[in-house]
Amino acid sequence: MKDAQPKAIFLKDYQAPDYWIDTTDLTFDLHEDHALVTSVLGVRRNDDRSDGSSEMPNLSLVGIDLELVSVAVDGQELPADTYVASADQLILPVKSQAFDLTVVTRIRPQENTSLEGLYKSNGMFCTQCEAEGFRKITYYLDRPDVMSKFTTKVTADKGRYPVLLSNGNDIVRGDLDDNRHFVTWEDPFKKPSYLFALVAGDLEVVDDTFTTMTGREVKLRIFTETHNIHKCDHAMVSLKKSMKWDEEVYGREYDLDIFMIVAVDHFNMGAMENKGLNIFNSSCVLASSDTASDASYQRVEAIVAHEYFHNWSGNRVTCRDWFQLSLKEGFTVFRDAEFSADMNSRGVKRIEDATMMKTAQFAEDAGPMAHPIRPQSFIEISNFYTLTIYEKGCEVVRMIQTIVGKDNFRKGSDLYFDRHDGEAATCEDFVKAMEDASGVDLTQFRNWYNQAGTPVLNVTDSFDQASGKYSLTIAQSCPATPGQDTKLPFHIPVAIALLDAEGNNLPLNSAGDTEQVLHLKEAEETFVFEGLSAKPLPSLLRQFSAPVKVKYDYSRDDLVFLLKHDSDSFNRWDAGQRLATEVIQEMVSAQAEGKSVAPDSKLIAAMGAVIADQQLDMAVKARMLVLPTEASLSEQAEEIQPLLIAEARSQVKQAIAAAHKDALLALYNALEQQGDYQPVASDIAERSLRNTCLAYLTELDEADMLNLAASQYDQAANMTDRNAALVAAINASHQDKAVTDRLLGDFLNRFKDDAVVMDGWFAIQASSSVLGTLSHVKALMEHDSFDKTSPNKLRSLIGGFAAGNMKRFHEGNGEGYEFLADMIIILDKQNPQVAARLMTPLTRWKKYEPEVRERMKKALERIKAVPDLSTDIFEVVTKSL
Ligand code: B3K
Ligand code: ZN
Repeated sequence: MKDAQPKAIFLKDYQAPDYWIDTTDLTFDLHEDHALVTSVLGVRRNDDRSDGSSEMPNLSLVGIDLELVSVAVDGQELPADTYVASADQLILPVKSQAFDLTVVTRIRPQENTSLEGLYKSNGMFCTQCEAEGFRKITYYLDRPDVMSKFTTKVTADKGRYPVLLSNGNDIVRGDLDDNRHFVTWEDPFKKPSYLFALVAGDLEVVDDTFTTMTGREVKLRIFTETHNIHKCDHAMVSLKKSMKWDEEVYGREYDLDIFMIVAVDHFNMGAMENKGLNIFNSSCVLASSDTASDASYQRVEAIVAHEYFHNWSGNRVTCRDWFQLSLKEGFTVFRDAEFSADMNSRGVKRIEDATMMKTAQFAEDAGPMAHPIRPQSFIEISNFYTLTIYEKGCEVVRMIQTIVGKDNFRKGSDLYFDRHDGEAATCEDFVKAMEDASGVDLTQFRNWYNQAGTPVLNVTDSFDQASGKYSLTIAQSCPATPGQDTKLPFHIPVAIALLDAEGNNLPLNSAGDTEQVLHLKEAEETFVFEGLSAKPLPSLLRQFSAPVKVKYDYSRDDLVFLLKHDSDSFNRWDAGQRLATEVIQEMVSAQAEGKSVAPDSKLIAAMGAVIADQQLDMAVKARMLVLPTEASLSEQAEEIQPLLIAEARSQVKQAIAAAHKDALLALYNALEQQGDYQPVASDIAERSLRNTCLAYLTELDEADMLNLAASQYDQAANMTDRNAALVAAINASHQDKAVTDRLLGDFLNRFKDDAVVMDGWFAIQASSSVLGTLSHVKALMEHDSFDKTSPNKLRSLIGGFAAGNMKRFHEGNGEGYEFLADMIIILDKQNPQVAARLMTPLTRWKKYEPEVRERMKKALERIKAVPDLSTDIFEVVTKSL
């Protein structure tokens, strides 16, 4: 906070800019203690904003922490008393409709710890400009509706920085005096400043090509530091698959002659879709079988695809303003989710995405930062790169596809790209294109863009034996969220089936369809099905057809039945989760009253049946065996009792392990893999099921089981098995310090030079309920391999503890919260975006049991009292309290 308190900005106040910047010519002179940035802007009056008079408004450009060197208009340097300049603003009077503005600024990338704008990571220069980082490079109209043609000349020392990259095509390169050199890049496509990128470093490259659907050859280049160059193959294969998929499924062809990816160790998020020059967090691009687990392989594939898909959904058609963020993010997540489903197991992908929604997104939607997928206001846009914008945004796009149908959805997307190519568009433009292409009225559907909160469906049913009519009544409601006390009904697509007593799907209409999408539009509606001979069991919200909660009074027997018979693999999984949640909740309630209840034998038996089921897809089976996470149980609790939840969940796991030890061991042994590691769906499924068995077996307090994990660790031929073994050993019920110390030491020894793998080493310990005590976490912060400037390390250790270790974070008298508050206060000065993310667990304080709540609140109040908070922390802390 510089002068006054940060202020919110509102969507309703949007106005087009007074000026356009048609061309942006940048020259970067990179030096060891500073960089000189010369920007020549072709500025033009926006006629639409003109009232016809010759008076023109001042040109007001934004900056952050800039040192102005000079300003010139049409080549004439301006005297300092003719403009207003500060570190964060440059205001000039304007005399002509169009002119060239030359601004020279000096910046200090070496001192930039926020990792926004131009900064250094491991000796290389790199940028991150979304959302508002470009203003840390030069004064600009740093807003996405100002689209400009960029030319970028980068000059630097040739020895230290042999590779000089920016967006587009390299058009000239050459040597300069003093062992310096330059490369000039030209991007033929207009783009907003947030898509600008620059990289300068000593990098190796892996080259490949892709021939597009019209026969153009595109050069593909992945750059990394030398020691990582052997880990790029998977990203390259993923890139080519993505390019092909986008041509086949969306008809989208790549448009430049070159596509580059650069891996960077210090990065605030996963990756960034800069035009033609994607910059990636190393952890989201590098993979080799001995250093990356199956989950990492899949993550790399998904993120490479996501960033590539942005070339159309985000870059060719961009966002008018940041309130429209979900226009590019929700749609692009939908595109990458479908890509991943096509490349791997569709069933598992749906379970994973729904899990994320039902735990973390629902919690966000019920917390103090809840916002619609198109927010109406914000203080700091960096706080709005949320699960709501991304994941709920994706679910909203998915619902549009469900409502208009797949063919119409493709027509709608073609129309959207065609209509808005080269433009900065709005969510409304997207919905309108879908509506125009399909002829389906989406008026009511638009409420999803305006209203926050997770709708709840209360479902009741009745059956009339005499007429054979079955009635399903669905009432929808949506809880109040900040600034929105009451909600209008949503248009909700509810996919359902009805099961008979044998578990078969009944025909729902004369056409014999066994699945139907009900379009719920009213606050309450009844849907009637005829011709039934007995009361069926409903399978509701199949494939998680809408991001809502369903309440229906299933008995535990019903859930066991669905778990066994539902033809929708998602709902089979969901039935198991419901059953386990109910059982654990029952145990928590009993323990809260000082009683103890054993885990319901129905759940134990049902899990046994899953273990024994030979027909089940192995990947889905592995998922079904995983109990609802502590986060999921917390989200569904009325009031969170963190230690009781952790304890009850652990008791259920132990009970399942004890009851089915032989079957788990047999399955574990049967799934031993031979042959080379391959990150393909069938092998991934086997490994995942085998490692799930191991996780159960180590719940048994038996030395043999700890040894089983240790020997898997020792024999592991890939990171998936090594990692799973280490996690199992560290969290085993039977502990032996000599064994865990040996494994942790061995892991450290093998991988100490690999920053990405070491992230995992910290995270495994921080999130372990056995090992990850506060004092252990504090000790790890001082470890040689820890890097306090690395967002990945901070997230692994501090995030792993605060967000991933319910038992240890909440134990004691609030020491965990005080530690987190201390860290946030320090990090806010260094990197506000990372600090704000790490604060999330504290923001949910109101949902906890009274004593816990008060302690969490105290920690938040201490943060709030710190002077000069960043806008990031200011917004989160004030909204939370
Ligand atoms: N668009 C970027 C996210 C930028 C976050 C800025 N704080 C990555 C992505 O969603 O593809
Ligand atoms: Zn994105």
